[in-house]
Amino acid sequence: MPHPEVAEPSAVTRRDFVKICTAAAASVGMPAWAGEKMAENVAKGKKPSVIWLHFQECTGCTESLLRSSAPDLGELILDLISLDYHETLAAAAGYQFEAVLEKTMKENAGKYVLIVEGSIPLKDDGIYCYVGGHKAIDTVRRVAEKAAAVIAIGSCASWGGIPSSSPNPTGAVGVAQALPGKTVVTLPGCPANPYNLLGTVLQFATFGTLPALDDKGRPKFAYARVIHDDCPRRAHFDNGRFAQAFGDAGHREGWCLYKLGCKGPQTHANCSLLHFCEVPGAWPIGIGHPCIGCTEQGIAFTVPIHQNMPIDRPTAPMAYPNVGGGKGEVGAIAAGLGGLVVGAAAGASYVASRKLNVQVKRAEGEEKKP
Ligand code: FSX
Ligand code: SF4
Ligand code: F3S
Repeated sequence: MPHPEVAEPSAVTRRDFVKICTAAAASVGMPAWAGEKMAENVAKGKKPSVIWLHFQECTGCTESLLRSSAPDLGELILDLISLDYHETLAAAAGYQFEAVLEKTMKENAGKYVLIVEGSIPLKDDGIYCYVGGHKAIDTVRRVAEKAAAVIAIGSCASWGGIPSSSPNPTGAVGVAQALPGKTVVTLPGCPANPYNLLGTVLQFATFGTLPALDDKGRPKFAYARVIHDDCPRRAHFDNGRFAQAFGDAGHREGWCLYKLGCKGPQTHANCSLLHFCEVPGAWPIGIGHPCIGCTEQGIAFTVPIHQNMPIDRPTAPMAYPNVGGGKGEVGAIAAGLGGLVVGAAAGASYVASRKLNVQVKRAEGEEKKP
């Protein structure tokens, strides 16, 4: 995305921009000084070229990135990268736009980042998804070949997502399965939490490296813990206070949603700490719906939404939220949201960033007291 000589968001000063970068870095577990370095790189125009491909999906991942509020997370990401090819956002179309893909690949061979949104059908020789006259599988292989990094955004691109639901008529798979032997960063979630793209892109744009990944290609800074570990309703779970039906007294009080089918105990993700659209409470449990396990293969779109799952790995919560303060503290949007408020510059609270730092250290086996 072209940007004026002063490569900072137009509405903010350089100082503000450094502050935003620093908060954003902290929110995804990077050291605070990384913010300064990021801002420097952006000012020098050192922005990685990004090619963003769409296949079988709903475009919700792009939408959730663009639907962030001020200060604009989407804008921050777009300031850190040069988004040279994105089929949803492009003004151009047809042959003219296809030429942009070729030009970007040629000029940035070996250096560009490929972001894939959507699954890739393999059944019947991949005939179920064509873009610009080319099969998805051919395009993803061709573009990935000269990419410096490949990122699969959303559950569809990570492991097949909705298109791969039984009976998976098109043989939909995730990017890693389509590109055996290639390192693929997976950011599951339906849609993916934009912060997890931000964290991955920040690290790549600043240091040229990828974050530490788990055995499913998920960045540990985001997917090391399950929702239940840091859920603001956790104290209700621990004390046996459960909503039994939507709209009952317990549900209105913001009690635990386990008996309504919550998959938070089995679901690895960080949306309990970093909510969507930079709006405190904007995440499933925050608005009173059980987690459906949208990041987890074998749970989302497989186990019925309201079916209970056994809890096999009980862990202590990171911190007990303040749920004893009386009914008046329960917010209108997020009944039972507890103490954690995510917001502020770049949408990340200090509390959330500290928790995520601990989360990363835990994941790396060097746990320290917060
Ligand atoms: Fe999939 Fe993202 Fe769900 Fe949709 O594209 S992860 S269907 S929110 O948009 O890929
Ligand atoms: Fe755990 Fe879900 Fe209850 Fe939160 S609402 S405490 S994630 S079971
Ligand atoms: Fe998805 Fe569950 Fe978070 S449904 S958005 S992982 S609360």
